[in-house]
Amino acid sequence: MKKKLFIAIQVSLVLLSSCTKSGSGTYGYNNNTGSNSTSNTVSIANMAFNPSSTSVNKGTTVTWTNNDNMSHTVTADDNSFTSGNLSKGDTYSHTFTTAGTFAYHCKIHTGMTGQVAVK
Ligand SMILES: [Cu+2]
Repeated sequence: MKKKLFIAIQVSLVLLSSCTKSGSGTYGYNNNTGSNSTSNTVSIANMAFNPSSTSVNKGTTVTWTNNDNMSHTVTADDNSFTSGNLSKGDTYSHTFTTAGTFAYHCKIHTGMTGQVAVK
C-alpha cells in the first residue's frame, strides 16, 4: 500500500517536470535587428525601417524596398537624398560615397527613422 502511493507520487513528479520543460525554449526571439547590421538592403514594413541601423563601407549602394501597404519615403535628415513617395513594391537606392552617419526618416510618418553608418 505504501509503495503504490510512493510510485504514484514519482509519476506525477515526472509529469510535472515534463510540463515545465515544454514551456522553455521560447526565449530566443530577438526583435532587435538594428544595431549590428551590415546589410545594404533595408525593408520598409509595419511603419518601420528594418534594419533601422546599418553599417556599410564607403561606396556601398543601399537599397530600400517598401513592403508596406502604404506609401513611405526615405529622406535624409539633412536632405542630402530623398526617395520621393514609394508605393508598395517600389525600391529606392542611394550610394554612400562619404564616411559618416546618415540619419533618415519618412517624410509622411516622421516617427519612422533609420540611419546608415558609412565607414
Ligand atoms: Cu512612412
